[in-house]
Amino acid sequence: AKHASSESYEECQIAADWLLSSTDVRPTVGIVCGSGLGGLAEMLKDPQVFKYTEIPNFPRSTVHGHAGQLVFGTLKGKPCVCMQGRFHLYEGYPVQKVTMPMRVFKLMGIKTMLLTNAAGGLNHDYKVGDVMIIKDHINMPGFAGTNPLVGPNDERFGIRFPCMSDAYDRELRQLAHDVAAELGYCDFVKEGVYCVLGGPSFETIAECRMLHSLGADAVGMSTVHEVITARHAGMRCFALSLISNRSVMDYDSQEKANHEEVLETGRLRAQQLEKMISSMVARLEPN
Ligand code: 6GU
Repeated sequence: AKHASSESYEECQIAADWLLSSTDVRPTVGIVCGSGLGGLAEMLKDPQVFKYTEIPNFPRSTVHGHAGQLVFGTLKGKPCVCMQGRFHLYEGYPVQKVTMPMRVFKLMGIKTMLLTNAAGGLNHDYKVGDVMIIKDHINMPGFAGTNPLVGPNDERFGIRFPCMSDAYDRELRQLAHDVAAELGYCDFVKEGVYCVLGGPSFETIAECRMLHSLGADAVGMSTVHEVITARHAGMRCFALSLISNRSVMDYDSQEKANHEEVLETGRLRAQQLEKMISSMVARLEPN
């Protein structure tokens, strides 16, 4: 059942066709809202909303702080579709289900994916509220075989062995830096490496130290699987992490990672993060 179910080409096509026949928006930009960052979706003009539960073959979101709907509309005049709430490994979905919406986006005509998440800061220079432009990732579950492309490859989506050294589009990262400079955000906008773990438990102190020594600047539970699937299908990707808490790195610390802090930091920085994304969308070439 793992390989030929709701994430097959045909099942994704059914979802895409249903959506395209239910809305007159023809989006070329896809946006994924991270924990506490669902406000991004509320920036869309003339929104047309579809709950995941009503979309054929779509998985359902269960986590608190995620709305669980697709929002179609325009952002700075550009047609967009926004995932308000995403799917996570820790909810128990097979990784192919987690990333199925990327394939639906591809079949709807999306060219560019902008993804956001909340993450723990491992880099000692990072502060709570910093925004990290993701320049690369470490797919830790992938080392153990949890990669969304495992299984027979459907060439209609992409090739068997896709390159990941260009996963986070250089031009989009430059655009993000330009936009951050213009908005006066340089003080809190960083660029670094995001490491994904399966969750849902947060990292131990030893795990944080290990990840940091391996070159990770931030750690979270999402985005990487979606990016792998999107890149496989040839979509350009850009991703931002909101540093919602600093990972606990020493045994004297009394700090504890918790989901409330993640959501709270989202509220703190949400508007600036939204401004960055909308300013980027305004300048995207229609390709
Ligand atoms: Cl500290 N760890 C993980 N794995 N995910 C997070 C996080 C930490 N903070 C927000 N998301």
